[in-house]
Amino acid sequence: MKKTFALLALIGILLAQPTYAAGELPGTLIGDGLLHSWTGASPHYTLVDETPCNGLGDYIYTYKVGNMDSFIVQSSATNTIHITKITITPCASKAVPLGDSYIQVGYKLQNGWLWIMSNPISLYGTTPTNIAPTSFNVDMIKSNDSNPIHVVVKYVSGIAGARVSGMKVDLEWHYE
Ligand SMILES: [Ca+2]
Repeated sequence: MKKTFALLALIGILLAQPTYAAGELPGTLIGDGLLHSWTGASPHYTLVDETPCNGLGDYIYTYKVGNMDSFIVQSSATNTIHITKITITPCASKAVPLGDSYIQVGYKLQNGWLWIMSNPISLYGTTPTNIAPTSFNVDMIKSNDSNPIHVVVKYVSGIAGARVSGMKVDLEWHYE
């Protein structure tokens, strides 16, 4: 009898859970992060934040393997939200025609300095275009942008350098 009651209580609790309003929204780049080793007029985020990507209009670039540039992302959600997926679409190319080049994109875990990175993304041509969207399944709570999302791009290997003209960030989320 006691067990039945407990079970009914549990069902009651489960039924009382609020229905989540889920959605997708664009993340807006609002500032440079602490990693800042690519070349470009400061602040760098203004060179990679336009929609749609403006190609050679303005961009950051590097020839040095290992260089990373990070950016601060703000969502347009005003309440506390639970983010479940971050998709980053770089608008990128090589800096010179000859040779291979690879970048990685990634995001920073909240409350730490661990970066979660994509697989290497091969670059082509010398005019940045949208390539290789990478989605990360995440488990982040964000409240009124007090703990913003950081995304990063890294020149990971190659000899042809890299140009990045855009870092499009899309979020999947639900209210807490
Ligand atoms: Ca640009």
